[in-house]
Amino acid sequence: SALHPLICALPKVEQHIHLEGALEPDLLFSLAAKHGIKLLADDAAFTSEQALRDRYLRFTSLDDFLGYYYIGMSVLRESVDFCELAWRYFQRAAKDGVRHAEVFFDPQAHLSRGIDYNTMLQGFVDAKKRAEDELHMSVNIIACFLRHLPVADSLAVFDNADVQASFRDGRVVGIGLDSSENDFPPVMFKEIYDKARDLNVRRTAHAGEEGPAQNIASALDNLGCQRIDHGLRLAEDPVLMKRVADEGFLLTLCPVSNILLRCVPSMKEVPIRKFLDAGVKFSLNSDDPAYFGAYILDTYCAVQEAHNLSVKDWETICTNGIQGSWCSDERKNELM
Ligand code: ES4
Ligand code: ZN
Repeated sequence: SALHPLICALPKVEQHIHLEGALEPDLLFSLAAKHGIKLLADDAAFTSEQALRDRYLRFTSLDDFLGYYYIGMSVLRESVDFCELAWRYFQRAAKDGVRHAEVFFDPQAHLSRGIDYNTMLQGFVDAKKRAEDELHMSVNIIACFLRHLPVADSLAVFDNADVQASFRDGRVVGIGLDSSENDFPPVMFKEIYDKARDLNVRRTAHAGEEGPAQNIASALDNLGCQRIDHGLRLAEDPVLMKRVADEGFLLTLCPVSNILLRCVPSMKEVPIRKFLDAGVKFSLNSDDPAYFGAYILDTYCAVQEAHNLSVKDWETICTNGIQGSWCSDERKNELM
């Protein structure tokens, strides 16, 4: 595209990236070796980096992906492992022009393996500090709850003293809700989101990814979400779409993820133009870049190839992303 240089140079924010989803096969295998972890011997995908990458091109659903995602992250054990993972992501994101990143992690996926909350969080905080000092990025950390686990488990994690301390001192600025969407509607997590609101902790949730548009309304009404992760299926409900546009909620779209996980047939069917025309605000994000083979610049370019956006469209997308970020007004002005 003739706009490629402009797209490269855009000041980007990334707001929907699971740090565990940035675990590239090379780091996965080197950490497995370091810790003497034997990855599923009965799955041929784990025989080599190339076999694993090939398998990642054939995901059949969100749950198929999540199986690999949860096995992959089992190689993360020490603080330095979490730091290395996040630092590699920040360096790559900075190269793509990301100046502000709001990054997810899944505490329960590590707590359940006996990893201490402060062990994982310290690694991420160390990498954040380094990205801020050396790459001049700003970084916010968001803790996500896993919707496929019992709600009581999420509640116990939310109430945990170490987790509460990380909200109070701002190491973690917000909460999210991820993992399998079908069978786990947002309202199940209302109690946690009510508590988060009382503590002034920011709130988002995955909704309308593989689940219906109704989950988007529920995330707004029942959970008091301040933005929506994915929101792909908002386009199926014109009335809700008008409401989201009128009230200015931001969607953190992840089009490459949606294609790889078969939530949408191809980039052409991602309702980018529909959202732009309806005044629905959205940012473009990589979700799990190591698993979907695309970081944020790859994602922007793939969107441009399919949708042939104008300079004005790109300015709208980037401005809305910046304005929808959970940073200070002062920082937003620097990013503009
Ligand atoms: C995820 Cl693509 C996606 N959807 C839901 N939960 C997730 N966790 C990591 N990636
Ligand atoms: Zn996600």
